[in-house]
Amino acid sequence: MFDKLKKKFSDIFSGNRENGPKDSLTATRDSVAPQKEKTIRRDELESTIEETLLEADVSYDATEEIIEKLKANLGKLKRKIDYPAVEEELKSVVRDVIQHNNKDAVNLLTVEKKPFVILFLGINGTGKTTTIGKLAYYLKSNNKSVVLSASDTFRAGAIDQLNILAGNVGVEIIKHDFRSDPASVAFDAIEHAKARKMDYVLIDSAGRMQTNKNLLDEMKKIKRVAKPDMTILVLDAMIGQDVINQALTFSSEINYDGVIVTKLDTDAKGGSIISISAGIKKPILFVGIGQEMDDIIPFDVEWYLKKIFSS
Ligand SMILES: Nc1nc2c(ncn2[C@@H]2O[C@H](COP(=O)(O)OP(=O)(O)O)[C@@H](O)[C@H]2O)c(=O)[nH]1
Ligand SMILES: [Mg+2]
Repeated sequence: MFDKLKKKFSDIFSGNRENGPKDSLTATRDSVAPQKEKTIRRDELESTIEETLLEADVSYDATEEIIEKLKANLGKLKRKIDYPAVEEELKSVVRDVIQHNNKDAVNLLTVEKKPFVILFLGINGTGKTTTIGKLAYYLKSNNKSVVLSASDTFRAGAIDQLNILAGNVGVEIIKHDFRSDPASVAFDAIEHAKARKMDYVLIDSAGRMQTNKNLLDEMKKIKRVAKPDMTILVLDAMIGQDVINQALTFSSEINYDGVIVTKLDTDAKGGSIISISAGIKKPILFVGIGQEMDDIIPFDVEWYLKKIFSS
C-alpha cells in the first residue's frame, strides 16, 4: 500500500535523488557521506516535490495547493533547506489539508440517535455492498445492533450478496423482491429497527452511473423516504484521477456527508487519499484495505502519514 510514494519521499529526504541536479558544493562539503545531499535548493524543492506528488496520482489541484502552502511555510527559511526540515513541513502541510477537510467527521460509535440511519451511494463496483458488510461487522464488534436494508433491487445478485454478508456477520437484513421499490425496503428496515430499538440501519443502493437520470431520481427518493442521518459516498481508490469527477458529479445531485475510500490495499501509488480529501473537501470516514470483513478502519490522518513518510 502506497509503496511508490513512500519510496520516493524516502529517496528525496535521505538525499538519494536520482535525477535532481547535483549541487557539488553541498555534496563535497559533506565529508561523511559525500554522495548524499543534506540540503535542497529552494528552486529544486518545488519541482521535485511537485513531480513526486503528480507521479503518485495526486491531482493537479491538490498538488498545487500543497506546494503553495509548503512554500508559504518555508518562506522564512534560508536559500538551502535541510531535508528533515522540508520533510517535517511537507508532512505538516499534508496533515493540515486532510485534517481541515476531516474536521466534521462524525464518530459513528458515539452517535446518540437511535436508530442511526446511513445511506450508501456510489457507482457500480466501488465496493458499497462489501463496505456495508464490513461496517456491520465493525459496529457489531463494538456491541451495536445493526439491520441492513437490501435497497439495491436493481440486480438480482445484489440482494443475495447482501443476504450472504448479513448471515456471515450475524446481523439482520430486510429484503424485498428483485425490482421492488428500494425506498420501501429502506422504510421497512427503519420501522424494523425502531420497533426493536436497534442502533443502526445501513441502506445499500444500486450502483449506477452518475449520469443516469432515472436512477439518480430513485436515489433521491430513497433519501426523501429514509431521511438518513448520514449519507456516505463510497469511492474506489483504484479509479485514480476520475474519482474526483465522480464525487463532484454526485455532490451536484445529492448531498452527502462524507466518503469511504475502498481498495486502498491495491493503491501502490499512494496519492488517492490526498486527492480525494483536497478535491471534494469532505471527511474521509473509513478506508477499506482488503476483501475480508475486518479490512476496514476508521480513517486516521496519522495512520496515512506514517504510511507515506518514513519518519
Ligand atoms: N482489494 C479490495 N477489494 C475490495 C475492497 N472493497 C471492496 N472490494 C471488492 O470490490 C468488488 C466490488 O464490491 P461490491 O461491494 O460488490 O461493490 P458495489 O457494486 O459498489 O456494491 C468486490 O470484488 C469486492 O470484494 C477493498 O477494500 N479492497
Ligand atoms: Mg452492491
